[in-house]
Amino acid sequence: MKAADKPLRRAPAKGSKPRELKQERAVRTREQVLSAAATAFAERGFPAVTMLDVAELTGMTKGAVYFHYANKEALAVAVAEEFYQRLPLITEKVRKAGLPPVQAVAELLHRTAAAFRDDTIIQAGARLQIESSLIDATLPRPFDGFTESITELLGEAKEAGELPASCNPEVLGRVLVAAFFGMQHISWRLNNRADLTTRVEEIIEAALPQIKKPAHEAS
Ligand code: LUB
Repeated sequence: MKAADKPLRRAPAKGSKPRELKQERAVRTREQVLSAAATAFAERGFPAVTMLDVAELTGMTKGAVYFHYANKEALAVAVAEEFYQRLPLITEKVRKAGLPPVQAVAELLHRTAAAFRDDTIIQAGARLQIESSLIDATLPRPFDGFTESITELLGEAKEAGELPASCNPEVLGRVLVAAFFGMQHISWRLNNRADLTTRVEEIIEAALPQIKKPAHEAS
């Protein structure tokens, strides 16, 4: 029978697990592989990691890893894509909190810093972006999404009269993203991210001086 004539679904062999269970397990396995790859990329960088390293981290065979991802480049792309799934979720959560816009920008920066400190996918995604010239695949375009989220909130802040008339939300958005990007990189290299959330407070205070500090912190 020609390949095109093959039925799409085969009846499960006697004694085999129902399709849904197998699919759930496959999804879980794929997530485990992605998470192991993120750990390896975050800690050692794309060039140093092999598919065998990823397999060993998961306790699976190399074949099992290759079943889910064709090569190391595919893993890098998948980790980077997951990074850009997670960043907007932070914005979504902050928006749901319904804070005044300037406060929301501060909260977004703060939570993003905590995510860079705690989330391996995010750490790996950021590292892969700076290593992108060493990766023979197209990664998602960096910075645009985050810049847009911040600029949008700053635009709302301006409309609400929370920012000085001279403040251009697009310019301040770019400045904040550049500052954040540099800050998280420096914190990683110099302090293994231990000071990430304190350093982000400095950015917030310097760039958004109109934010009222809690009374006990005001000097
Ligand atoms: C974020 C990185 C690292 C920006 O693409 C991106 O949005 C980002 C990629 O290099 O940090 C967060 C300010």
